[in-house]
Amino acid sequence: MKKALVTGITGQDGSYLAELLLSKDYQVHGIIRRSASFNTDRIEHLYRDPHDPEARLFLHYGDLTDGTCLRRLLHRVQPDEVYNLGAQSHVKISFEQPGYTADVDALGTLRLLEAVHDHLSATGKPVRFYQAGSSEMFGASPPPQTENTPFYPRSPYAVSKVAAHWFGVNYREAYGMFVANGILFNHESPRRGETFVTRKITRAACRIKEGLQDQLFLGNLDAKRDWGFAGDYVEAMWRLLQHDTPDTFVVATGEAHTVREFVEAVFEKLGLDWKKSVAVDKRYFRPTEVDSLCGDATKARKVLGWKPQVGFDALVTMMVDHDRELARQEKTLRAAGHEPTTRGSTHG
Ligand code: NAP
Ligand code: G4F
Repeated sequence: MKKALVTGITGQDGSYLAELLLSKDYQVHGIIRRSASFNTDRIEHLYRDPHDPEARLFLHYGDLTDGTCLRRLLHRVQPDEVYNLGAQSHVKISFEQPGYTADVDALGTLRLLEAVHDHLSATGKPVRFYQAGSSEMFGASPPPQTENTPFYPRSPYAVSKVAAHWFGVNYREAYGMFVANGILFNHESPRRGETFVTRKITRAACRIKEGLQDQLFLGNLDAKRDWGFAGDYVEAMWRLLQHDTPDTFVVATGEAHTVREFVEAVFEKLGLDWKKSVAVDKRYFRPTEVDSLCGDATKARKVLGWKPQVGFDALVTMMVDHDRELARQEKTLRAAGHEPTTRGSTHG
């Protein structure tokens, strides 16, 4: 049985990746942060009591800012594969917390690579490492972006991801480590964090439809993104680590839409006129924006045989259906006199 160690398992991608690996009979070890409130909602359905002989998902407390615990966990778990998905992943928030973002996203990656390198030297046991790179690294470089497009990062998040990317490449070249670098374009799902633009839109539109909210405030509607489905993208991560040699791959759909087009598609699906409910609020603008991302994933298609299964319309439908159901449940609870907390739609 193969063993995988996953940072960021409580996030959107971590939860889909854990599902995929469990379906492939891996033993999965996830690193979770201690939090005053529960942060394991996305993986609750996968979790079993560790005393259960059938349990194959194990959770360990840890943090990318704590190199000692990363070393200890590598030693304890002895993984075959490490997926480094943990990150402060919100671009706008990285302007407010640049130091923390760099510590987790850039130095955290370095700490984990160092721990894997030492583990390799001590045990001789090969470990394959996946680094979660981002299309944000291309930033101001115009589309279509490929593996050969120069990086031009436009936020502390993107600069940190560029550093993490090059740490990975350097450990591959310097020590012969198996470090595979994914450069993934935006990918979404019903499990997407509520302050990323797609989920912010689908949640708000569904709440407007159910009469729970009147308005939605957004930032730059002209930005273009290449949006895919997170479930398809974790399959690509896994394929990167099954390939014979460690390499860098762009993972994208090759189709881009503006934020305005995403809004239009969502409101149209709900039979609503978006212009009556959506207003622009400059607080959601970024000091430096990434205007246009559209990836060319020809290499992943040819070498890994990967291609996305879920297109733009199907993604919008999936997210709207999910959030409509949540809004209906909220309405029912409110009608029965309960006051459910509605989380954070005004942030991010
Ligand atoms: P996400 O939903 O924001 O999840 C981030 C995960 O990282 C969470 O599990 C979070 O834990 C964890 N984390 C945050 N700070 C940490 C720390 N100091 N130590 C350890 N773990 C920490 O992000 P995602 O969308 O799943 O993305 C996964 C990875 O891919 C990230 O590295 C992201 O930057 C990158 N990426 C994402 C996309 C995309 O479109 N989704 C595209 C390209 C690259 P908590 O649950 O406790 O907060
Ligand atoms: O949904 P977003 O916050 O995603 P962004 O900045 O593209 O970053 C995401 O994708 C990256 C891959 O390219 C990941 F690396 C990163 O971790 C994250 O998952 O914003 C998308 C676009 C931006 O241009 C933003 O300015 O939507 C625009 N936008 C307009 N109004 C808004 C809003 N974004 C947010 N979050 N909130 C708004 O109200």
